[in-house]
Amino acid sequence: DSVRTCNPTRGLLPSKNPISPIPSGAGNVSDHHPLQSTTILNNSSTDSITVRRSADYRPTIWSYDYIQSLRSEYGESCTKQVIEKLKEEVRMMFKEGVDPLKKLELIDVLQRLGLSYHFEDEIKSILESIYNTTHGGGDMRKESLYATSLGFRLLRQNGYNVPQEIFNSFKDEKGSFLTRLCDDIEGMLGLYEASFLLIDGEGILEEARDFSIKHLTGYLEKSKDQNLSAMVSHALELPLHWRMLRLETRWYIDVYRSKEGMNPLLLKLAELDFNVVQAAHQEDLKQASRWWKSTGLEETLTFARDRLMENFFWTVGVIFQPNFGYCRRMLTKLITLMTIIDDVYDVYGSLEELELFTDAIERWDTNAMDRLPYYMKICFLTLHNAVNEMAFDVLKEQGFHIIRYLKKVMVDLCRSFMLEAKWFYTGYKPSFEEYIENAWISIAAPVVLVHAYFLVTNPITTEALECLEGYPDIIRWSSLLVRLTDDLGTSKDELKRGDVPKSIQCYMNETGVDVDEDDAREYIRSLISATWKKMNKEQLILTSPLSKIYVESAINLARMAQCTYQHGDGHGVQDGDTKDRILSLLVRPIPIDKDH
Ligand code: 0FV
Ligand code: MN
Ligand code: MN
Ligand code: MN
Ligand code: MN
Repeated sequence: DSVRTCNPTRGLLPSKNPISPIPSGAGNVSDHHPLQSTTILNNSSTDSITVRRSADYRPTIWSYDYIQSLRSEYGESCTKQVIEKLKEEVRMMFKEGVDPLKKLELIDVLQRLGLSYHFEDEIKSILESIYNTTHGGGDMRKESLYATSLGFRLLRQNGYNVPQEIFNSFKDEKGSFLTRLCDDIEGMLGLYEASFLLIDGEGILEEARDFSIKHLTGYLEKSKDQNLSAMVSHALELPLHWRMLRLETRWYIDVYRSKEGMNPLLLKLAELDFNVVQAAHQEDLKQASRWWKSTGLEETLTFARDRLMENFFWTVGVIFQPNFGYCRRMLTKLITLMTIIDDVYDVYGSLEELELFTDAIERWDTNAMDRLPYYMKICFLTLHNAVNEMAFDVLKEQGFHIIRYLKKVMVDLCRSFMLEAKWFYTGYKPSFEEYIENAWISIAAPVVLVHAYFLVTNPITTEALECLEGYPDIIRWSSLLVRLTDDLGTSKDELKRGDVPKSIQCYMNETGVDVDEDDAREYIRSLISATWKKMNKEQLILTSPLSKIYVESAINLARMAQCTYQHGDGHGVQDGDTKDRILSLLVRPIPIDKDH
């Protein structure tokens, strides 16, 4: 495994050469006109008629004044002193006792309460000693299913490659999981969550997943224990390993409050820390929102999504720790610009304008702006300024000149946008593979992840730069997950307004009449599971030139996508789940009883 990331394993769809030309054979051209919702404008700069689509996005529900009015009483230093004292007490808890299960449970609770980032050194040394004393997990098989599963999951999450075979001791001589385990719901739940850490070829874990899903589903049908049922149905909806960290934290704090054996000290620390982190997020958000207003893009690009709040929310999913505010602010700029430029290519721009814009990006030169229509000039220069600003900061702080890297991903993105636009205007239907080869780039996740490297890493290394240039696997898998989940959530509306066929439709086109949309969606979901296995492997490779925090951020982007598109288009449509999620994470503090 020492060759690692720069030399990607083939097998799943994305290959090394994502931009493929449009095939000349016209056999795939569809005969119906795909435009649905259109406006015809007289385009004064070219004197030709431009047919423009409309996505009919609603205006933002989060006004500038509302965002600027957010205030929290938890930004003050007196709360931080209380937190420091509570943290000391937790450090004492780590030193108490010797029972490894108790220690694992403490780590698990701290992670779920969103507190583990305060105790990284302590957690690392405990997991290391458990890994060593159980001989790579081998001796854990003497434990209960619950303990073994918990140990397995926590170790794998932290890069220790515990073998799947430790679960063999829960099987009978015929190789089936023991039926007596079925009544052990906590064990079953643990096994379920552990099984999602699987990598390619781990049949025991796949079996464990199916076995636990079956019995947990059965449990829900007959259970009378409300707390446990709530845990089980939450888990079955989306496994812990796929969930956005902060949303899970907010959910678990409420669960923990009424849990048997709850430790009031941990609860208090979790509530205070949540509110302090939220206060930091509010400050980042307010800064990013002032930038957005200053660009004036909201008024210039009225056809595009005005989603500053949602864009900021993505960055909280990628990295929530309070000291990464700079990263969140810069990524918000980038995701905002990616979202509107996506709308330029997908909805508003004429093919001729898009060619000019793509050319300007390829030249990365303000002289290329002269030929652009006004709305594109503003868009180009805002992007140019934002990207160059990040590059300037890196040059000043770390001495690396990185524009080359940032420009390259932007060019790849715009070329992939361009290819989709050409497919749309010619009515070309790509094969599934051809679509995916382009679409993992056109979702903009590679742009976000390459920039994120520079925003979370200090010191930057030349090995990592070389690795990034070839799109390491962690970027490919994470991006593919964003694409596939996005297609599940957004393609219905996209096709209505006129867009290229997305993964679901490409799969249906290719497989023919026997496959209906539900089958195609099921297939995409199976591809999502397969892609997670590939990404899990990246967490187990210890020789990566990319930092641990970076690899985690890349995984977090995929988690954020799973959450955003869980019930539809949570990015474009504001008043579904996304609004409540934003309120609970970014706006409303956890009410804290001051007398305690
Ligand atoms: C997706 O919109 C979009 F713009 C996103 C996810 C924001 C930017 C990207 C990241 C946070 C990675 P849409 O469904 O219109 O995208 P496609 O690619 O389907 O046009
Ligand atoms: Mn649901
Ligand atoms: Mn697009
Ligand atoms: Mn789009
Ligand atoms: Mn989409």
